[in-house]
Order: sequence, then structure tokens, then C-alpha cells
Amino acid sequence: MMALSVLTALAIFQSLSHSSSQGGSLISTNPSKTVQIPVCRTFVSTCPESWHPWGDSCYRVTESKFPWPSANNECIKMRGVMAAPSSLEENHFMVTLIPEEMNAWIDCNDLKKEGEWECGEESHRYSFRNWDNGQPNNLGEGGQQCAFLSRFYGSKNQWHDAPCEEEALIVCKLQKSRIYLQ
Ligand SMILES: [Ca+2]
Repeated sequence: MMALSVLTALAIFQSLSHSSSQGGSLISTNPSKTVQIPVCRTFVSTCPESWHPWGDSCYRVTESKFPWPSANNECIKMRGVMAAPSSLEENHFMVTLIPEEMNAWIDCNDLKKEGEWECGEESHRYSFRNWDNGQPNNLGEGGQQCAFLSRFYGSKNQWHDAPCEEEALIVCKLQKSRIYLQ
């Protein structure tokens, strides 16, 4: 369902100056008198169909399961990116999108260095963590380098680590788009 929320008018200042051409070059006839005119534009922020609004973003959990290494590409196919919660509130919103008894990959891994978890995009890492009791435990011979949000284990709203080649649903995210009304 498409959700619409009307936001406040956006004031954009446009600079106007008079100019004329002379001798083949463009010069300002009076550069000290630049006029600024505020232009109000109203817009609505929307999410595409099947995406769910929260804050400035839209969220969607895939219907199929994938291994973690292909998860971001699956989100990109839907014009989003793999998501990771950056707050408890965002975490709890994401949980509501995951079917009961299912798990969904989030954008957190310790692939570069064991035990050093990186969450969020490289340009904008998140420090928020929401591990379940005893997690991450890096269990097994090959360890566990990727994180999922679980509606199956424990308190059913926290994170576990798992081998990245396992398959799970994916939490994807994209920015709300603006539609200008005038
Ligand atoms: Ca690990």
C-alpha cells in the first residue's frame, strides 16, 4: 500500500541576474544586484508498492531465501540496498516485516576480521548492535561471519551470526522518493 505524507513546504532560493552578451563573452550588467526569490514547493514522500515506510526510508523483506553474499545484489535488483538496523526502534520496525518463525539477513558481517563486526554501508557504519544472549558465537569449524535478524530464536527480535552461505530472507531498504505537487 502506498503511504503518503505531506511534508512542509520547501523553500528554494533561486538566484537571478540580468546579463547580456558583448564582444562574444557573457557578462553581468550589474553583478552586485543579484535578486533572491524564494520559491515554495510542496511534495509528498512515497514508497513504491510492496515497500513499507518508516522514517525517511522504505523497507521490504524478500519472499525468497538467499545466501548472504548475494543479498545486497538481490536488494539492488529491487532498487534498494541490504539494510541493517541503526537503532532499537528501527530494529523493531524491521522485525514486523519478517514472517513469524523466519530469519532475515542484515548488512552486518565480520568477514574482514574475526570478531570485528561491521554494520551498514562502508561510507556510513552503524555502531548499534542487538545480539541475542550468547551471540555472536562464531560457532562451528568455519565460524559464522554474517548476521541475521531472527523471529525464530530467543526473544524473536535480536541478532544471531551464521555461516554466510546459509540461506535466509533479506531486509532491504531504499530512500523515500519525493513527488513535487507544484
Ligand atoms: Ca565470526
